[in-house]
Amino acid sequence: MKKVITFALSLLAAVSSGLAQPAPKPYGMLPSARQVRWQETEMYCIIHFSMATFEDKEWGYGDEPVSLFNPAHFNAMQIVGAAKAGGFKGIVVVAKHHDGFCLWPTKTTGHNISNSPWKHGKGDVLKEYQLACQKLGMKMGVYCSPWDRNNALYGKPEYVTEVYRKQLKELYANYGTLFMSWHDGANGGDGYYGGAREVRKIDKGTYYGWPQTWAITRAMQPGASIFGDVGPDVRWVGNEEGHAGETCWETFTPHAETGNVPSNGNVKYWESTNGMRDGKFWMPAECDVPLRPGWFYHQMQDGQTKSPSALLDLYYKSVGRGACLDLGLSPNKAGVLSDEDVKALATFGRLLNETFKVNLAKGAQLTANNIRGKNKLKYGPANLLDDNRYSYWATDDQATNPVLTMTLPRPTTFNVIRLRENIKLGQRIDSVAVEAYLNGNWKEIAKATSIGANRLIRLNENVKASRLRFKISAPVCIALSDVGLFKEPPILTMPEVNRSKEGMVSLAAGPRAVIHYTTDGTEPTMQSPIYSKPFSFKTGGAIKAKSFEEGQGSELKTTVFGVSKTGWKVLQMPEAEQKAAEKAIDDNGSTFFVSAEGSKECVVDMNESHQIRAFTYLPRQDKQSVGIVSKYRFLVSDNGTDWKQVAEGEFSNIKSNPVLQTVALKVPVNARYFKLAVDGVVEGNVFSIAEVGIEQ
Ligand code: FUL
Repeated sequence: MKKVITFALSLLAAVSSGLAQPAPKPYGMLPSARQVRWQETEMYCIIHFSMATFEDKEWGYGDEPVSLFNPAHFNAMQIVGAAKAGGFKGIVVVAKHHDGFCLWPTKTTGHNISNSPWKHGKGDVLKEYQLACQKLGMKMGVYCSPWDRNNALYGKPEYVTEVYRKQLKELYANYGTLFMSWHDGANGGDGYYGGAREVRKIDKGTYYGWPQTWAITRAMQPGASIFGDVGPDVRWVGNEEGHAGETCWETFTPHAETGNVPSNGNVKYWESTNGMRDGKFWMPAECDVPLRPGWFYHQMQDGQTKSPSALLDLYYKSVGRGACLDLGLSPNKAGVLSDEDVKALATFGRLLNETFKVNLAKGAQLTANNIRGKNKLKYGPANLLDDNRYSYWATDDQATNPVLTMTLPRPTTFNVIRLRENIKLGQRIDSVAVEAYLNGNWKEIAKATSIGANRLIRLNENVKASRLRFKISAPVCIALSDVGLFKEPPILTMPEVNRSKEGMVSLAAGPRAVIHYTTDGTEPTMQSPIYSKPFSFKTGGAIKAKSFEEGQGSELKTTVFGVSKTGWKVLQMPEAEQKAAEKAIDDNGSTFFVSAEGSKECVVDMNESHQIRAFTYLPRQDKQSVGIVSKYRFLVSDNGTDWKQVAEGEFSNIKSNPVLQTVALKVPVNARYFKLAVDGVVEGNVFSIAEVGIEQ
């Protein structure tokens, strides 16, 4: 009974002192309700599928015939479904790109889908996305390019009032509740412009009258966050590589690159990557990056879809730095995402889910050296482990460097730490240091600056501990809302193996992976040498490597190198081609040399005499066939003048399967020079070489 009374009294004391203790005063700029919702979205996909898809371009000129748009199998459910499987919560539809073609039946221009043959002019891509989003519980936003290379009025005030704003109004009126209105910063330049085919420049600061345009967005779609170089709700992060700065503040003050008026396309965008502590506006960053090299689909980029582990890396560098990730998807000409894209998204989604489904800190005891007004219920650290993103641990006004101690019920292994502030009270924390109690000592295991809406710290090694300490530093009292520990599963990607022209080999894999390798042809085990730094491998041979994590090994990666090409030269004629020809011997299989028309041979000076047992030819790896050698002769020389033919033949099936070709000589020879004479190519009147080399 006594205990009950004491408890009741202390509860009463806590509650009353809490009442006496008001919530922390908001600090600096604050997010609007719509920005808070945008922040919670974390990941969405921007979808580029329009005229440029059919033209195999990144930017259409604006003169494309509407008849080009006719996908045989457009399937919004497949596209939105793949995004959802990847863990994305919404899509932004590119409704009009710079070519001016409108994917919905607009009244503002004839350059729209109703004049295309697709669905006999009755189709509406936007509607199909809207329905798919509704069915799949995804949010939808729109991108309508202000720059319009088709429209005759572009550059005149009427374009803004009679075309662009009306297009936005149609999009805002007819496709349900939108979560974003995305305004691109590419503005003005050459284009078709109704047949004028000229360059049109506009004053980026004033032409579009953004404040009036945004007023339309606010009136018709009050929940939509507006994206642009100048926000006003969300800023471009300043690169299209998908990452925010290691320090990335939610607040920002856009500065004009030229003149005085910062506007879309006229901002010192590089300042955006880190944002600004105490910026004048709450304007968090969006990190946009395409899943493939380009924003639109190009067949020649098949095979270059980002891997799930690359996407995971981007996730930590965007969402994990308080920004949102906007991943570009590019349906192909048929109107669907290709299989490799769908698979990459699904695997990425699975990795995310496996990592974040259990917060290993749940069940821990949290103690703080300061609790605001001693009110544990309202401001105590237990709030860090509930599922409410806005309940928080706060300190007294003067307690700006508090320490939180976490005691886990048992030693726990983790490799990701998550921290979040209650951003409704502003971004308050400057930095945090995390310590773990290991072997009887406190050891710093991580540090971070800007926390904001979300900070993920990915550790380079697994940590097993049962006690942690978080030392926080802020200019004011804090309002931390979330702490989490997670265990990312082993990311068993095969190591990447590269050799520089100087003959140094480097291996790379996931952040916690240990790479074991061999050079004697045997399969590496956990007993094989561990890779620690680049090593010289000039003579060539096979490198076999595997990455290991937690006792599990990746698939085997075998890379065969010929003799190192250090000091080699291509004696290509004409001389103007010499530099381009270097690509044939740069030990980089993804670059390639294309000869001049009619050229028939490639001569290489190896700088010294080598024994040659075989020669190798790697065809271009960009899925194109022009210049791929199908018939060859191989000649050697000691002086570069007198030649001896030592092999002749054809590379059968090289068109369908353009892999490394190795041709063993009947008898090994010694020579300083060799010549690949081209007697036939798969296509065209040139020859192309990604790499040519020898084996000893
Ligand atoms: C850029 C545009 O110019 C690209 O074509 C693409 O739409 C990208 C998302 O924004 O600024």
